[in-house]
Amino acid sequence: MSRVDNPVLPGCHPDPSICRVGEHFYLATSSFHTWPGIPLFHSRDLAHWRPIGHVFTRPSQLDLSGCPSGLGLFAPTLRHHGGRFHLVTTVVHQRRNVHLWAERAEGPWSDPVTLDWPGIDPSLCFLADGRVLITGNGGFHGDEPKGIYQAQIDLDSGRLLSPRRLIWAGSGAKAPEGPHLYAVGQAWLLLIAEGGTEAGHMVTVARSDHPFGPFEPCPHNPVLSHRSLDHALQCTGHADLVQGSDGRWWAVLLATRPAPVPFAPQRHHLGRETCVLPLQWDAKGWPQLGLAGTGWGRVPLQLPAEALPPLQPWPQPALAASGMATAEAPDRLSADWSVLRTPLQPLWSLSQRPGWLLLYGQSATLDDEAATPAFVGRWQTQFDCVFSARLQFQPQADGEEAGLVVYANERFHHQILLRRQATGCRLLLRRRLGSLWREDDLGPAPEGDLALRIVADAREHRYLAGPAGGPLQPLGTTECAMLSAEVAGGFTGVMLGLYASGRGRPASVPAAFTEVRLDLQP
Ligand code: 6LW
Repeated sequence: MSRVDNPVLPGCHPDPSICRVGEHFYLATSSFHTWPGIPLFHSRDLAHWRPIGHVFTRPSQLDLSGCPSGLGLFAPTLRHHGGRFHLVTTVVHQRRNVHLWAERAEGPWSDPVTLDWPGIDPSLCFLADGRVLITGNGGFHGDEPKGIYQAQIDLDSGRLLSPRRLIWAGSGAKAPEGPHLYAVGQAWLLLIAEGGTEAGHMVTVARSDHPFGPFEPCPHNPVLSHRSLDHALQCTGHADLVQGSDGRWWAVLLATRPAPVPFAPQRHHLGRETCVLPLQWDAKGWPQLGLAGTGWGRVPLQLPAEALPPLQPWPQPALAASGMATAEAPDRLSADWSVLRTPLQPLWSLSQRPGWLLLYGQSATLDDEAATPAFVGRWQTQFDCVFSARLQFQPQADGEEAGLVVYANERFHHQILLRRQATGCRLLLRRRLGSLWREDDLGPAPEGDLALRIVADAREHRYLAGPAGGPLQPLGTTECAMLSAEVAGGFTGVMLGLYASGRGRPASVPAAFTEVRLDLQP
């Protein structure tokens, strides 16, 4: 009997929102300060998800320049109605909520309309009579009582058509947020997250005969939480529900996987990841999330295949020689890759030198707050993996550098670098942990192309380098825990990436990378 492992979308994919069109499921997650913004995924079985693009792809839609790390785009809600995909989300550092639409999930998506709606975590519910309700969190900015608010809204103008009302303050835990409203038979279910997105996270529900309330809380809230459990999945919460064409219901939600390091405090560096689980309704119409017989309100680490729609894995697209694009579109970064904030000038090219990604070192470095250095990265999705690349880089000016990076934010990151110095081109291992940093000079860089490799397990990242095609020398190790959200702060996980910089001025030559690979250990 085949089984499906949670998380189904590993790595930093928090606050999942899901909708169904026919037999196809679509899902969106938060993307914070990374660009493009709000990634979209497509599945036919809720287990296998393929990236299909992003909602924000044009600076004319949104400019995240200067956005502090961990802010930016929070908690989208994705719905399909009237032949269109609709998405609302929060641009949290600009304190505004926006709505966008598209004929196809793959896009192109519209320009955003700013909504006359404060707070975070907006959600939409389309009523049969054509009215649209917006629901969201209030009090995030301390400007009103905390709780879940609702109003009728005109999406074209963004204006409210009814007063904003507090419809439920939650079950009493902190941070009522992430609301969604669903029609379930003749009733209306209001589902929210409470407890904060850390270990106290939970899913709670309330119900009404009308979409406007009044809402009666479930007598046995939370309907899901892993708080105080000894479970490999923690921080479970921020759910969204979807009903299949066969009438069955499922939930997607976020969870973290603390690194399984014995006798160490729970710390996670893979971010908040998307999990899936079935749900059913009890005799009184309240949701029971999880697998029957294993205890309701628990996210299973593994699901039997029959708990989901028939499994339909996606074929893995062939990669271009660079490893950064598909063979079908070798000039375009594949959807797995992101940069930091909206680049207002080209940072890279996959077309200038076929088979290579040219990275144009900026004056900014990875240490510069809220900057957009020449960095292209992807979320680390498993504890055990190998990130590697071939680098061709002949810097002409002292200080110019390029290499591979393990990145949490501008204050917590590590790199293996080739840097030009007065004594020639050197191999460096550079560590940055808050106010502490250290550079180990590991000797002259080998002549010719350089092979760089980062080997990760639950405890460490190990760094190796050597002449391309030749033996690799170990350069050192760093601790994953020091890049965990509990230490580095922020909402996101660790990215593995390529980096180049002129360190105070644009680099004289691009850094050329090829054979970029992220191999996940079985
Ligand atoms: C999101 C809030 C949350 O807006 O974290 O997990 C915030 N819950 O609902 C950002 O991910």
